[in-house]
Amino acid sequence: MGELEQLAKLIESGKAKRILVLCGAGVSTGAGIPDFRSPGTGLYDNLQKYGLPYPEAIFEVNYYRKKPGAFVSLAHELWPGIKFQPTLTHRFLKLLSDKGLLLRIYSQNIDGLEFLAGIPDDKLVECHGHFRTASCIDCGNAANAEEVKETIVRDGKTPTCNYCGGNVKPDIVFFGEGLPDRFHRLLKQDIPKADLLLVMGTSLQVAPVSMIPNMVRCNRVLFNRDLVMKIRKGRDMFVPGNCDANIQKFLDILGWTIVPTTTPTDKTEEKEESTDNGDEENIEKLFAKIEINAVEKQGQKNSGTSSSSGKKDEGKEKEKVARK
Ligand code: CNA
Repeated sequence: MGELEQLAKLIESGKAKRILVLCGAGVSTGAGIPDFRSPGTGLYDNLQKYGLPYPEAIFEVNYYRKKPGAFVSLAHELWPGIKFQPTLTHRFLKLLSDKGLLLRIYSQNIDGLEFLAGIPDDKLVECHGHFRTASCIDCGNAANAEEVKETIVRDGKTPTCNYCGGNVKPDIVFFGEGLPDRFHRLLKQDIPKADLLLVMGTSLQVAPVSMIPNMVRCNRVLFNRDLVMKIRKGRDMFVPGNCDANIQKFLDILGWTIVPTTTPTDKTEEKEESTDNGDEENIEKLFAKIEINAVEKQGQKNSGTSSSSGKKDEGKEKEKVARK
């Protein structure tokens, strides 16, 4: 019996009915959003050539204070509900929830696609934050989320604080910032309850989320292109390759079907996006925009930063420890 058949048996027999899911950027690459680390296509292989001192700088508060343009361009491109839609894997997770089999999803993604897929709030922990709220990086005051969205999505500008004038950012967890309290609180409850862990589309490089597979006592199944965790014989399974393709096979084995749903989108945004040639814009243009911003800002401040592999590695090290 293959891995997917064994997994289906666990579910059909009722042995797996409180399923915990840990997912990352790999569940969204099918939507057209690059992950961080896939060689060639990942953001890390592409952002570094656009004037950032090292790729992770785009998610650093101090860098955002000085040079917000790169993150603003990324946020403009990624803003949930405008261009990218949930993948089959997201819709499968929604189906797990509908069937009462989902204990919780811990997503490292900031693209909001789980939310857009209709996964209920109480079943979802967006470990690294989301775009639905925003606050000032200096005084911490909450900003009006709609205004922030307009400033970034419509105007392509950096939102600033009405109280202190500091830069405002959507509540995405940057390196060095703490994860939401809810993450720690719910994880404590969920770890002893979980009877199956699905690890999907993550390189397990970012702590503390990367520690979840070692916390659980239940069976674990890895849906990923790469073998990123130790597979314990007789207890874990590895389903290698594209997660959407494997989820489709899994759905066929289970005899489950996914009814296409209309994704909630803001019609005003769609209109604005289309007048801005948004449909034509591809990820290459995102990088080009980042380049323009980075070059403009660099020209203004002439910071003299350059990309070097040493700095890149230093940044990666930072990432492993930064999100706590
Ligand atoms: P990562 O480090 O880029 O790893 C992604 C993993 O998924 C790799 O092991 C890939 O081989 C694998 N992968 C890529 N595509 C597929 C696919 N179609 N099917 C199966 N496996 C695939 O990303 P992580 O999520 O592990 O790193 C955590 C970071 C990434 C978080 O801080 C996120 O905020 C950040 N991130 C988020 C997004 C997003 O929101 N969509 C995009 C890029 C980065």
